[in-house]
Amino acid sequence: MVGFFQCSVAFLLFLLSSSEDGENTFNRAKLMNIGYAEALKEYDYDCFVFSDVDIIPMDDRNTYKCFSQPRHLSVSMDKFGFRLPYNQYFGGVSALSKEQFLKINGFPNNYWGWGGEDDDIFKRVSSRGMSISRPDGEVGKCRMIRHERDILNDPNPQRFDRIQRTSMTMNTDGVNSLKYEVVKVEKDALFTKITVDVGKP
Ligand code: NGS
Repeated sequence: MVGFFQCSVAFLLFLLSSSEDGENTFNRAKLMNIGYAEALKEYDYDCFVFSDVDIIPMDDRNTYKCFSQPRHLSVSMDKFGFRLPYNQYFGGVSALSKEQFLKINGFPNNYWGWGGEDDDIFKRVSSRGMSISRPDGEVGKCRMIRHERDILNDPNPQRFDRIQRTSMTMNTDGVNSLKYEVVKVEKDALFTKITVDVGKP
């Protein structure tokens, strides 16, 4: 499993599915927690932008920064006909300040495979009394790069049960219980590529 990040004022995380050297089940939310933890080893960032690697913003007014509430940036994606697939959708690209991220104990570590982790994050945010900030549908337009289905990322059959229990599990499952191993760190001029072992379900 591989994560990229790139720094500017805010911190950008690009997630990749398992590469040829990855042999574990994909875990998107845990990988984002790892990006947060690794970024803080470099600098005391106070804003984090979490982006799937395949999403490209189409409008440069869609500012990749933090707001007074957690921000959902990919609000009108081509694959959903340039609209939200459902009101609570929080997948794709989001931005949270360090304070907002810590208020929800980061993201869940135990969503292995496809689906549900973004809904869990939405529930974390609302259960802590925060709301989602969004650009309008025109500014929030994004394209998704077409690609083959990710390997080792089958739908997670446990996702519906887990989402039901978010408010009970979020205090103990999150950035405060994060465990992983760094395999390789490659520093480029414009980004750092970190390969990590996320463990197994
Ligand atoms: C929902 C998933 C989300 C996912 C969204 C869009 O059904 O994790 O579809 O998926 N929730 C559950 O499965 C509980 S997408 O069309 O991008 O593949 O983000």
